Amino acid sequence: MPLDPQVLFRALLGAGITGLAGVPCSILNHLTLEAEASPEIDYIPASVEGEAVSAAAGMWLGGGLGAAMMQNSGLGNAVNPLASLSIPYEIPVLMIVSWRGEPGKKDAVHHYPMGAATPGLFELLDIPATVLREETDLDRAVSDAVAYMRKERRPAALIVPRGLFQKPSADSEGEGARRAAPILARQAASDTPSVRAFGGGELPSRTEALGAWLQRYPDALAVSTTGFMSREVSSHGMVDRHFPMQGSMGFASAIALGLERSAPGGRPVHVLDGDGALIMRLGSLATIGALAPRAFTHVVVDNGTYASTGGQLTVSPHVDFPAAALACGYRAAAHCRGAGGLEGALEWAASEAGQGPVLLQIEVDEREAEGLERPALSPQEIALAFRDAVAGRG
Ligand SMILES: Cc1ncc(C[n+]2csc(CCOP(=O)(O)OP(=O)(O)O)c2C)c(N)n1
Repeated sequence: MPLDPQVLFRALLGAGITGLAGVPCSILNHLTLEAEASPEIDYIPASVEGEAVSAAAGMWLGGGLGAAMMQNSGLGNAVNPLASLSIPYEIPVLMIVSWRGEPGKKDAVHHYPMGAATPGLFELLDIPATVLREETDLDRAVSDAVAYMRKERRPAALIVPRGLFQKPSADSEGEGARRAAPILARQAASDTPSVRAFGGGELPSRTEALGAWLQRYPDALAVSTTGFMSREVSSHGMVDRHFPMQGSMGFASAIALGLERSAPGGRPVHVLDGDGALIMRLGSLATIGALAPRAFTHVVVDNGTYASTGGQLTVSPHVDFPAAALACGYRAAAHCRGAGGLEGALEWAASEAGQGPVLLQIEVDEREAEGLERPALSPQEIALAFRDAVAGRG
């Protein structure tokens, strides 16, 4: 007999899961509906599965415990932040993954290759994965997975086969509540503000831009993007405030989103992004714009290149990041072209902060600081120190 999907949702709450980020699957529909409607869990409708994993990781950094929910078709989209963020930084994330194309079961042909590969992918990543069956004690399966995650500080997975759960009825509690309380308020097109412009003089270097940012925001919590940016950020040694992410390229803003929503006291959060990284995961602008975290400042340091891998060109000269952010629902956005405008631009960002996400693109030239090393602390030490500091235990 199919199981009641409510039991799984209650089990997640009971085990201490505080947030769920995901991309829907019909098999997991009930969970999405429950999470959208429930005041007991924070729900992030992710633009891609890797964003869900990264946001769930951010929830842990903020003191919560996140789950990432997805169809197994999207597991490939989640592998990078699992392999380069959750596992090396020892950030527990509960993966809830549906199983389309399960061998021996009838399904659409395009699901079979990933269906056959799904358990093996978890094995390859050394992530314990439990297949939920009708005879499974769901409370037990969830609490065992969460106990493992907390003890080992690693991800764990629950695999949900097709047909395991009863289909939620149209008038089920979750769906009714969802219709009554949409999580996202649509912004009227006429409300869209215009891009502010700052500038003057030569372009600053990354070091100068970062220096001006540090001076304006000496106490800010910040997540920085992979590559030279995180190397330079970590050279300042402020592990209690800065999370210099290496890996999970493009997902610094998703981590910051999960962090902002679970950090105590609504602490302001900054993202120090790169143009290449933002282009890789532009969809996060839509998620952030729609969820509108109040205290969220997204700084894009744009050198027009993938500097960290040798200076290959990005397509950033063709992309208007501030306009894209506004179109996605950011509250305010600006660009800064010239070192003379840096101070004014950062001042403006500070004055706009606190009522919704703000994006500031700072164009920089290609000069880089000499001799920057990767962070001296291990990824695990960085994650723990940052989480402790956010919780006030630093
Ligand atoms: C998923 C993924 N793809 C590619 C890379 C290799 N890589 C590391 S840093 C980087 C460049 C990042 O460019 P950008 O965000 O513009 O920052 P910059 O290096 O210019 O500071 C690339 C391509 C990676 N680490 N992860």
